Amino acid sequence: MRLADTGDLWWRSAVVYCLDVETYRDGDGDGVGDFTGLTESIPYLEQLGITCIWLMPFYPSPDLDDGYDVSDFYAVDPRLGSLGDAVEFIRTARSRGIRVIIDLVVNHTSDKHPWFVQAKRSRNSRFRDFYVWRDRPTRNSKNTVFPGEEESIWEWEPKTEQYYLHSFYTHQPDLNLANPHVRDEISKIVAFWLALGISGFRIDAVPFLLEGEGAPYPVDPHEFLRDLKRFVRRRSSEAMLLGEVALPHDRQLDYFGGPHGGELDAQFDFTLMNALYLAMVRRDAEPILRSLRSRPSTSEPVTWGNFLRNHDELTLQMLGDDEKEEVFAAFAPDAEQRIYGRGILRRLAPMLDGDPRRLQLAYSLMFSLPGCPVLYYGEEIGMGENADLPGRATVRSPMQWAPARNGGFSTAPPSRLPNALTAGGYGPDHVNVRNQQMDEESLFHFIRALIARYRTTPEIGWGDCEIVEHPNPGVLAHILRTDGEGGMLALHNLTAEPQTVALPTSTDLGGEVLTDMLHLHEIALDPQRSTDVELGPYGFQWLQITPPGGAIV
Ligand code: TEU
Repeated sequence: MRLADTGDLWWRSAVVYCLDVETYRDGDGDGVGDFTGLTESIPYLEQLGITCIWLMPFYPSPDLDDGYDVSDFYAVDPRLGSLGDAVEFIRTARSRGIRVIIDLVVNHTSDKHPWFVQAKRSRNSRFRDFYVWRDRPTRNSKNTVFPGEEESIWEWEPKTEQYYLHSFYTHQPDLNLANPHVRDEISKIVAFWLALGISGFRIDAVPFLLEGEGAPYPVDPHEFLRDLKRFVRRRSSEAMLLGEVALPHDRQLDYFGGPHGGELDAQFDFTLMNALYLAMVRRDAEPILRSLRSRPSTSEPVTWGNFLRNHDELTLQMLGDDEKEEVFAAFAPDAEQRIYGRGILRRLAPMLDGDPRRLQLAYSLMFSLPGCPVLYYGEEIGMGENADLPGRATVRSPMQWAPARNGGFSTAPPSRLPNALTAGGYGPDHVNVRNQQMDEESLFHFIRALIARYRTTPEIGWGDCEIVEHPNPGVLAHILRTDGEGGMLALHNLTAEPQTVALPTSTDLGGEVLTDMLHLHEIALDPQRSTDVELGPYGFQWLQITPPGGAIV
């Protein structure tokens, strides 16, 4: 690794923070979060230390799927501000060293998008082939993403007497990527937002986009991603593509463009995310080891987005049925906490009973495993879900800034907020930014410290990951380093009991001193004998390996 490269391929060591403008901060007092409020929050995000904000959809929308039903790709939902407000935000974030990436939702549009409105009027509309039409539903028509809410992925359109494809909700007709005019439109959308100063895209639902049911493409579907990547590179030298590819590891390599890259620069790691939950339930490192070993090796400049929660249900689809039941039983014991037979409608802090040791362990793992960490707003203060909200809205309640009315999110009457705030023990009176900023023992300060350490340790995103073999099944020991020297040894005790771990000799480890980067103390290694390290219940250490004569950063 050359340090200079970390500036070019910035996504390999980024700290991403996902938020929804609508629920982050209301700047004009109308009850809805907006770009003005978000811009005012930039100093907070700078203090936290994140390097990249991922904005969930903020486009005009009927808002039947939290904005993932877009009716105009070139504008801002007027409730959230103007295009000018968005540009002010992007520019201000940028001036503080924070890049902005945005959700690109082009698997489908809203059925209120002018393309679809025209396409459904006549079979002769020039927009007809922007969508996927069939006389009869295909065989797998019941394979819907939202079982219980949708019955089929085909919807009858009576006026023109054909079915249209919708992989998600009925009101979200799938775009036809095989149509070159659709691809041209997508290029224009991408170019438009790049011109306004954003640094890349989180591409929604990539496998659906490329391999939509009933939409067999005459060309290699990956050609689209390759073209998109090349186009984006031409328009912006720094732009990156982060894909939502909720597939097993062995199918993800293709979406990077194979071993030589050229498609997505980053993908979320759903398999590792699931493994982290299983490991926490079992208090055993094995699922994490298994998951790290199944990751396809990528020599090209790509990375994995490591996350514990996002705005959707916590999907457990990468686990076997029995494993899924284990996680359900531990973290979602009530049927109302589950959805679609595969997911959990909760945030992390309540799932871990608010236990600070387990929360710290979970985030320490997320930040130290190879890849780039992706936080969902409110995680840094341990926000809980609002179980009174319907479906996936449970985890989309407003950001909790202060122990004040509406949690400091808005000065409007509570009835005007997009989603009600969480009540009870995880409500803003107990869980909020202001109190945690003043408390050095808080989760906020802990996450802030992790971010700072992650940012001075580019080996986490760039290095090779070596697993250290040892006899404690409840402890994960892994090393991240580049060029076979120095680097970092991370130890994580997944159990509730103290553990003693025998460290390799200094000769085997390639360093004479280990410096605990979080708790700031040193361990001297012996060249011949192993050295014991004690880990408390759910304890962890990030140990910088200092080669003989090496300096500590
Ligand atoms: O989700 C797309 C997707 O692939 C889903 O399977 C997702 O992982 C989850 O299970 C849905 O709850 C994206 C967005 O993240 C989601 O919020 C949208 O509803 C969906 O696209 C449709 O736009």
